[in-house]
Amino acid sequence: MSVVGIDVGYQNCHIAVARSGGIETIANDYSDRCTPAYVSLASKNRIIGNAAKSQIITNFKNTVHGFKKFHGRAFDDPFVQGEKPKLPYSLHKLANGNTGIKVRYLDEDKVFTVEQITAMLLTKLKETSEAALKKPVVDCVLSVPSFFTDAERRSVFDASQIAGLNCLRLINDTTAVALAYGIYKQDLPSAEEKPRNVVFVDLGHSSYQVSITAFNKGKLKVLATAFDPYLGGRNFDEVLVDYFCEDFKGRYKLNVKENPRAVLRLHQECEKLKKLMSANSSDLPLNIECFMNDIDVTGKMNRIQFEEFCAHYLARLEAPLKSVLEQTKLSRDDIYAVELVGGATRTPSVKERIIKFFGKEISTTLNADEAVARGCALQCAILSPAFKVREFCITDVVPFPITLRWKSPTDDGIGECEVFSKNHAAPFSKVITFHKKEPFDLEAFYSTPKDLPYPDPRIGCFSVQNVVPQADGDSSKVKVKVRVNVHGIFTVSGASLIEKQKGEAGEEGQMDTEPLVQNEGRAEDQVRGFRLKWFLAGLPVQEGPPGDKQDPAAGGSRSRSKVKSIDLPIATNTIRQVNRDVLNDFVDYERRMIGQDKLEKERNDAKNAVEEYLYDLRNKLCGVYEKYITEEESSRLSLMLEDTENWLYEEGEDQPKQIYVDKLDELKRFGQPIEDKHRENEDRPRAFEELGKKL
Ligand code: ATP
Ligand code: K
Ligand code: MG
Repeated sequence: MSVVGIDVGYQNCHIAVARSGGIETIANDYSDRCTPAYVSLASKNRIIGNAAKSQIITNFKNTVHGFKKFHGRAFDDPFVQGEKPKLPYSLHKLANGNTGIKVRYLDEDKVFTVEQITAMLLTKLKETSEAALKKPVVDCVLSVPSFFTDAERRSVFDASQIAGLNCLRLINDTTAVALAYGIYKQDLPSAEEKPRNVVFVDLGHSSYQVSITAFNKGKLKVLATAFDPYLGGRNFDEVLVDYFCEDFKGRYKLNVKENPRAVLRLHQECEKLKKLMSANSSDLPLNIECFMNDIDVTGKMNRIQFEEFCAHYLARLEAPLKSVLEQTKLSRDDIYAVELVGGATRTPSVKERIIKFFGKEISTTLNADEAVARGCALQCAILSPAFKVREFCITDVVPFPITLRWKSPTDDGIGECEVFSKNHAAPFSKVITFHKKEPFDLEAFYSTPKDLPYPDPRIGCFSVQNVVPQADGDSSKVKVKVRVNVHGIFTVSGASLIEKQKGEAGEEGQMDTEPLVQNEGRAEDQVRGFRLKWFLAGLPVQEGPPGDKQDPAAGGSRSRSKVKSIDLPIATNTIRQVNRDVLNDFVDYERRMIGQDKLEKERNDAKNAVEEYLYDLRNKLCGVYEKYITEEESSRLSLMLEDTENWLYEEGEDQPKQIYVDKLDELKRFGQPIEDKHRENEDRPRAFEELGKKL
């Protein structure tokens, strides 16, 4: 069983794994601990991560990046429409209204869903993990922004399935960071003591997240989260890009925005400049050779200017900080520490603003780039029965209140009930009791659309089926279990009909407009058949046997006193979610693409082997092999090598693998005898030497 945590960033992904030495982040095939979230489609394969990013300028139409925010979004979504003109690749409206990505792949026009694109990235990250751990990786924990709504979370989860991963938990970025912060702390206050409150701030490339988390020994409880989902390092890059576009229009008469390649190059240079300005306050140059129309451009900028241009973005840092204090009613003095993570917190003015707000120094005890991934891996280790890790309980919050609505014969025909309030503990289950004579629908939606960083407040419709009246014609008592699960996703996870027993007094007069909502007493969830316990409110919890899936609400035929209950099927229809049959097709297709990439890699390796052998042999012919062949032989062989080299650059440029294998064999037929002679000659004196030593 693998223990892997992945920070799936908008720009950068990091992987942490558990090895015998503990949790560590791992490097990819480019010896880089960071894998860029770039996926490039080509005529024979896919190129993912560092390699995709480094060829974006030459293959921009087919290099997909900045797609994290398209999860669970309609094509007509205002955010998607706003991004569209800025992207060098094309978006496409899918039949179900979702956002599709149009590229050329295997010399055909193809439209991929965002789940498929993220799955490609996850496939790469999975392979990187497998290479590091030297075993197959399936189980993992992935990070998502704390403000992701159900549609976005389900979309990321589906992507993990397409990539063949078993995502044990989608964990919020700031919660993963809190875990990475807390689990090793030896000096946390005991359970009876006042908790230690820590503020976590993550300013990434695309978003800004803040949480306040309370720590006691062995547990953390998120108290509140706040965010600006559209504030991050990319905004700072855009400010610079816009400035230089105007600057170049004036000084060089260039219309940069018309040229996607130039825009991409300018973006890269501006990001570099931005990072330099974090370390340096003097004037810094920006030079790009052959930028457009063969013109070299130069420009300059300094930190003071940059901060002026970014003032409206920097001003947005404060609101979420204020919000978490207000939500928790904590004062600045109640805050033990403020921890910063995310690449964009390296911007000096960002740090300054946060310091100023809290009136205290900030801690950077965590690795700004790796903390999320480390937290994910720690969560994975906690969930893995195969790995021993300190007990640590994590309670997160519901970021947006959730309401259920149903048809009701009274109350203007609509019944409604808020089942999860803002900052309610999660994961958490509740049982709601209805009195019904027929099947009914429960519509779930977010109660406060205006606070939602997503245009659609609907979550989905859950139909409770097979409901029938009691034998005497009365309404049946129907218990419905709702929960926010371990991924932060709302579900109606079970329903059961409670049969009235003979002699039992009917609950007459009880209308079905006022459902009874009961907390389960604790937040709990089940992952892979074993029951996780979330110790809440100090309630004693018994450990159920592995595989214990008994459910108090939909507990099959479990009989409590005289009550007999019958499980009811639930039909779930959640918004923007990929149909399950389609998902299975995507799983198959991803496997085929992996196969295709493997074939292409083998073909390239075979070609490279020819090239390598050729150069090696050529070098040796005028070196160590010289004394074993005649001049005539040597020049004949050289000629042959030259022919092969020419062939490699012309008709041999793009051949099936077998052709290269045959070519290598052919070369070896000539090269091998010389090499054998050489080895024999080398070995003979050495053998003598060794014999000499022995004597
Ligand atoms: P998100 O969290 O929004 O999904 P991400 O996790 O990919 O995005 P990070 O890797 O945390 O984002 O941060 C990347 C951002 O940090 C980029 O905008 C990058 O330019 C910026 N950044 C990195 N180093 C510096 C620096 N030294 N100074 C300023 N900005 C920096
Ligand atoms: K990241
Ligand atoms: Mg991030």
